Amino acid sequence: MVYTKPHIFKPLRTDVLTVTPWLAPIIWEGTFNVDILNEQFRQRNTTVGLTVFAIKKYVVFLQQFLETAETYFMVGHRVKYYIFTDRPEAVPNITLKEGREIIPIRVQNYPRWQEISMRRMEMLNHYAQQRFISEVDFLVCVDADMRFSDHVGVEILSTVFGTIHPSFYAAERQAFTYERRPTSKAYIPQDEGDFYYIGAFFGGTVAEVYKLTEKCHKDIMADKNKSIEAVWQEESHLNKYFVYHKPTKILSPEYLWDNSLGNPKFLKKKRFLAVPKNHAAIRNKRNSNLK
Ligand code: 48C
Repeated sequence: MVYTKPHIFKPLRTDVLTVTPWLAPIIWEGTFNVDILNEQFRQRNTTVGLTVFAIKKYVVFLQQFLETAETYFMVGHRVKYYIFTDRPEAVPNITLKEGREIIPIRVQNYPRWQEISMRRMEMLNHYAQQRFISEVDFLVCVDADMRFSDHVGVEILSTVFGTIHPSFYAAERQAFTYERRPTSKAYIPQDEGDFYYIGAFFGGTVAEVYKLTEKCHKDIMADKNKSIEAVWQEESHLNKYFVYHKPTKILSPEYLWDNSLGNPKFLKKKRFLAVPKNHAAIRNKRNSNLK
């Protein structure tokens, strides 16, 4: 394989932080050679599980989610799409490339969208141990109301990774919307924390995701027993986890963006985009005429 030699005095990006104080790489366009990485992961015949929850109205997002994943997500590698849904019959049957499979998993729904969102930790934890451990090497856990719009590949894979929230990439820690009530298990003191991670995109090895989801689920239930719900549900618990179990790799906002946030210069790629939705129509199924 022919590729340009790395130069000790020529950093690949000088406009953004590319490594954390605990030596976790932060993934930006221009900082990695995808051909070298693909070769490394193909040599290990890596299989990646992509988990997504599409409960109640969120099944409407699956067609575009899956079609764009086929175009951009882990192309050339083995992928299992695990679709957690209360409507397995609503999972679209799209043509997949070789080595890729759609696996609907029937799960119950809950009345509140907050509960649906939080219960993901419980369900991911259960299936990590029941099924994923024997089927895939890595898990990538994402929201459903999203579409892939550029390359998302093996450069994201690591023992345990999180994604910088696109609304807080330049914020001071005091501005992070961490849970600040000491009574919650998700509590983070004002002078702690590194980044604000988004709950919509995390992952790692199955074993690490098992540990992460177990801790988050336990803490969510402990809060529930004290009639408290963290300010941003499981995202608050994920952030707490990542303060004390720091990610081994961090995805830049390239990996989760919302076009309502504009086009800042440092953003060379928008790889995974929020799909605008009518919250009321989707979350509370109040009106059925979904746009
Ligand atoms: O699948 C559903 N159905 C619901 O009624 C509410 C949430 N969800 C899942 O939770 C979807 O996977 C959503 O993406 C996720 C919560 N995230 C959101 O609603 C926006 N991305 C913030």
